[in-house]
Amino acid sequence: MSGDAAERAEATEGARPARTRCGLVAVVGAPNAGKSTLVNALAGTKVTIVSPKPQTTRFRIRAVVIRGASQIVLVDTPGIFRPRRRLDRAMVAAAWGGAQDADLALLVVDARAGLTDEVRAIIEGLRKGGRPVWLVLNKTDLVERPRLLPLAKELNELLPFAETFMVSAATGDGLDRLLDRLAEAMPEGPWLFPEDELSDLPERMLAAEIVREQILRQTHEEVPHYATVETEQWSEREDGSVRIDCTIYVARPGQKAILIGDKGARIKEIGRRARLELEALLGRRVHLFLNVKERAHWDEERARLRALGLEDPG
Ligand SMILES: Nc1nc2c(ncn2[C@@H]2O[C@H](COP(=O)(O)OP(=O)(O)OP(=O)(O)O)[C@@H](O)[C@H]2O)c(=O)[nH]1
Ligand SMILES: [Mg+2]
Repeated sequence: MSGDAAERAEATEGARPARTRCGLVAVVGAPNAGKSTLVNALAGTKVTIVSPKPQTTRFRIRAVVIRGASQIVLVDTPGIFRPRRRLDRAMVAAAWGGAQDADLALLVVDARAGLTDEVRAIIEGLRKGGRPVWLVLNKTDLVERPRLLPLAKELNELLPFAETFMVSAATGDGLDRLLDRLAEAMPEGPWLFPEDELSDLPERMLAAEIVREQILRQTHEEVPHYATVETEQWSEREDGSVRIDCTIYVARPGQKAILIGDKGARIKEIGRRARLELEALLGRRVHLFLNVKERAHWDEERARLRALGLEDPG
C-alpha cells in the first residue's frame, strides 16, 4: 500500500464508528405490497423498479443503507404467489431464499388489501422458517386509521411479530422509526460493503430493468408478464456517451404488435422514457436501441432465467 493509500484507508476507518453493526434484512410479501417502493424509500434513491402491476420484481436486489453505526443490507425480493411457469417458480424461490439467508425479514402487507389468502400462505411459510420477522403495514395513506389496529392484531394472531410498523412508503410516513429500529437491531459486526456501494445491480441489468419498468407502465394485460429484457451490447463512445442495445423477448406475435404499437409509436415512447431515466441514473448521455423478438416459451428457458440471475428451480 502506498503512503497515500494507507492514509486514505485510515481516514475511512477513522470515519466509521468504533462498534459497528451490520445485518441482512429481507423484504418479503405478496406481489404489489410495496416492497420495492419501501426499499427505495429507505435507501433514499432508486435501486429497484416499481410499477402498479404485480410481479414487477423478478430477482433479489440489494440496497445498502447506513444509519449511525449500522449498515443495513436490505434485500428486495419478488412477491410471493402461487407459481405456474418456470420463471414464476424461480422468482418465488428467490424470495424464499432471501428470507432464509437474512438476519431478519420484514413482511410487507398492503394495508388496503388486508389479510388475503396470499398473505396467509406467506405467514405460514415464515412461521415454519423460524427466523425473526417484523410486520410492516404499508400504504397507510390509503386507509382510514381505525382500520389499522384491528388488521395488525389479526396478523399478529397468525404469527406474533417481534415488532409492528405502520408506514407509507409513498409518503415516507413512519420510515424514520423503522430505520432507527432496524439500525438498533442489526447484530454487532463489521460492515460488509464499501460505503459507496449502494446496490449490487450491474449497469447492464439496470438498463434492462429500466426498459422493463417502462413496458410495465406503458403496456397492459398479458404483455408485461410475457416480456423480458436483456442487454446485448454496451459500448462506450469516445464522447463519453454510451450505446446500449437491449433485446425485448415476448411470447406471442400479438404481444410484439402491442409492444411496437401503431407505426412504432409505443416502442419509441418506451425507449424515450427509459433513455431519459438511464441518463439521469448514469449521469451521462445514452443511445438506447431496442429490438423486439418473439420467442415462444422464453419463460420456460433456462438461459432466459440465468440472464435474470435466477437459479433454475427444476
Ligand atoms: N398509495 C401508496 N401506494 C404505494 C405505497 N407503496 C407502494 N405503492 C404503490 O404500489 C404499487 C406497487 O409497488 P411496488 O413497490 O412495485 O410493489 P412490490 O411489492 O415491490 O411488487 P412486486 O415487485 O410485484 O412484488 C406501485 O404502484 C406503488 O407506487 C404506499 O405507501 N402508498
Ligand atoms: Mg417489487
